[in-house]
Amino acid sequence: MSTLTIIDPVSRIEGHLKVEIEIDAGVITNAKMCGTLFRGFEQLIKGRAPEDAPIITQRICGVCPISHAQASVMAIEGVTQWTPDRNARLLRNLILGANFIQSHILHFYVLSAVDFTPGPQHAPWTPSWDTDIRSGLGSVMDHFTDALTARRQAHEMGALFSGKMPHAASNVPGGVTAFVTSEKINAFQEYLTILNDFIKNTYIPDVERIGDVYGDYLNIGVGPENLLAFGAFEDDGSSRLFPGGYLEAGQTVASADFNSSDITEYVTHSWYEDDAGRTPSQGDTRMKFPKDDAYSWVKSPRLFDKSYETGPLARMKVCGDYTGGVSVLDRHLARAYEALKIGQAMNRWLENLQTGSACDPDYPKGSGSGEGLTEAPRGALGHWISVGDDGKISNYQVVTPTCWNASPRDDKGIPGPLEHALIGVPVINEKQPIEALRVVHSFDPCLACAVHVFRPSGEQVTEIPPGAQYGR
Ligand code: NFE
Ligand code: MG
Repeated sequence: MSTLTIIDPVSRIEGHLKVEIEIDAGVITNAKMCGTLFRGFEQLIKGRAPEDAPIITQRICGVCPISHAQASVMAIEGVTQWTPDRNARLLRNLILGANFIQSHILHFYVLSAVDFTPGPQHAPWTPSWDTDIRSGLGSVMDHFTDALTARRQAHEMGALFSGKMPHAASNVPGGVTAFVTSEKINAFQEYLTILNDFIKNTYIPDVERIGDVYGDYLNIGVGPENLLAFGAFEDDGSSRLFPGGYLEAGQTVASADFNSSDITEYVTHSWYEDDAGRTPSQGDTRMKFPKDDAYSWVKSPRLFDKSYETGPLARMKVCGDYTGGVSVLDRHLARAYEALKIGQAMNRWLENLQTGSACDPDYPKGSGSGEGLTEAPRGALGHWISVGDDGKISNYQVVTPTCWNASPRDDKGIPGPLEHALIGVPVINEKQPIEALRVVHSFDPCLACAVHVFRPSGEQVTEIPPGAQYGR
């Protein structure tokens, strides 16, 4: 007899997520990811000037705003197929890199580490679950305040060229409005050296220490094993630090042979009108609630009608740097190694940066459509814009990484990557399903930015009371 356990809300993520798991004989046999927020950004942006889009879409999220700015300016510039000069590209890379580094450090120390090791024995880390917390990781939480400092430093570093953080003021269609001086380059370099040292000598060893004690998590939480990256961090010409591509289960060499018309968003199990799957450039966001068989405000994006995991692990496997598996631990390890790869590339970009301005306010504008495919800390991010003859936005669609990872079932009933990864996970204590949280947190989900919060009613089940999982 299976029992239903609901974790609502899942804490130590961004935004509001409910997870429903069925457990039978100590194993998760079914899982549903329910995004319990409605996000109306795609609607409220219609009718506005394209230049408003990077400003507004950054407010989707305080953790990955630079990626939204980047996707948005790429989409707008793509309407007239205009590309910025090298200095603007380097500045965008440096601001985006700073945002990735702060996000990855935040995710590990603030959102994930206490899944594995006790936090300080006071609020907000207590009360906490005590199931399957193993010893031997002593120093990890000793680095908690150092991690907060490092995260602040990453924000301060990015703000040297973005104007402020978290929401950048300088990344606009036409380039980056920051005026580069040698003083700013030197200040950026000082921060970067400190952060690369922290990533190399503290963050990576701490993640590897978790691997030493929780080696079984190299086999737990395996997703669909289809991995997708849009690619990001353009340098010269076609070279990017992370190429775009996809890998399917069993493949070791990624294919770049896809484009956004191969993506379809399904809403069969989401609270939206129109059950036909649509490609994002033709996408549509009209609420429908209640709706039979729907259980999430998240849509179900699919590539080639298959479910794909996206994120640091996908990027690191697509570019060939990471050759391990697709588990909870692999996600944490790939994220930490990726932070160093980005930090080291930032040294090169900074060296090549020229002083002066990097913005062309006279970049060509026009009507038509454009897309911005890039990467956010949590994975592949796409913005699609249509601009009418009046110069105003007639349609705008956003597909975030968490839409891929935390998607509900699609029209064929194929579970989203996180749902897939939860099925088969062993659970020691149904009242404290720490194993499920470890799987969920390894994807670093973000369900941000609602216009209203909604809580569905359902039949009585085991419910984890809010507060009980603050610590883990
Ligand atoms: Ni709100 Fe984000 C990232 C984007 S979420 S954190 O990374 O886009 O999927
Ligand atoms: Mg969307």
